[in-house]
Amino acid sequence: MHICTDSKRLCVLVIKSEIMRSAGAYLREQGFIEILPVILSPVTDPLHHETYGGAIDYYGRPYQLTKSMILHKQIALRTAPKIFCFSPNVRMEPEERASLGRYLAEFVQLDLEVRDGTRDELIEIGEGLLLAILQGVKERCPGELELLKRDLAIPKRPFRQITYQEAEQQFGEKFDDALSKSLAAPSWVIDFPREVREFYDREDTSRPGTLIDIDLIYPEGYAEALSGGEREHTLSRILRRFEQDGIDPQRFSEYLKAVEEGIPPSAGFGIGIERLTRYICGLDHVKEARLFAKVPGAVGSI
Ligand code: ASN
Repeated sequence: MHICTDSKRLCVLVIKSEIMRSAGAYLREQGFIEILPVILSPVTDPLHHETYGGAIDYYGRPYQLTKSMILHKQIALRTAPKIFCFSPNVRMEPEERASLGRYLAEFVQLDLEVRDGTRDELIEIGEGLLLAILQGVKERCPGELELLKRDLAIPKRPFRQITYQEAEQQFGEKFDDALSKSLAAPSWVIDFPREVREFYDREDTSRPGTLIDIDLIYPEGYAEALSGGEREHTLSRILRRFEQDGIDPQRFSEYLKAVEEGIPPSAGFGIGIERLTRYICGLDHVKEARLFAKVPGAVGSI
């Protein structure tokens, strides 16, 4: 029998476990309830960037492996007003992304959604959540942080906010990395243009073409932490976005049926657990942040 004597790997696992504990505790205190993840469904997040396949034969019908739980989160809010979930996502990213250090083909995001929520509320929740996690890790895992030689700073609230347009002007088109390297503390990017995001992020009717959404960017080059926003929830607006994005509504018929029956207005976000672990532990590659990591293109990993 082989026993793991890799103390660095164990430290990372202990910290990740504390991240999940403190996140769950914080969200429960805020009135959220935890729901179980959906892994298989006829519909999943279409995403804005390219990923391969991910369908399985389900009694003769192609069912998708979850890319994100966004569509189910919206529908779940009919039952409960504030939900969260540790949601396994499968996204077969192009192989070239492997070397970027922040992509895994299978990862977990802490996904949450709030009925009648606003972007300002999301920003409050996101900042509170991150601080609760950082404080939890500092208090409960000091020995692990020391072994990893990670000196964790607790950022001050409110975090800085920058618009997508400002970020693009300062750092160029794909600005995540350059922006992140310039930061000493996490910062929000707000107001993404419609063309760069998915159909479910709500367009600001007073500023057509601009979404009421957010990303949180980690400092020190660790790049994107979370993304989310206020949501489209009416059939006519969703169908309009499908048309603008060239999405065939037939692919989403089960989701559209639920929208037609009525889903509540909401706001939410998802934060990647492995990326958060990478940032907190100061790891070079996100593959070090979990066991059984699947780096894009690395076939044969179990
Ligand atoms: N979880 C994200 C959200 O709530 C969506 C995603 O991961 N693509 O907006």
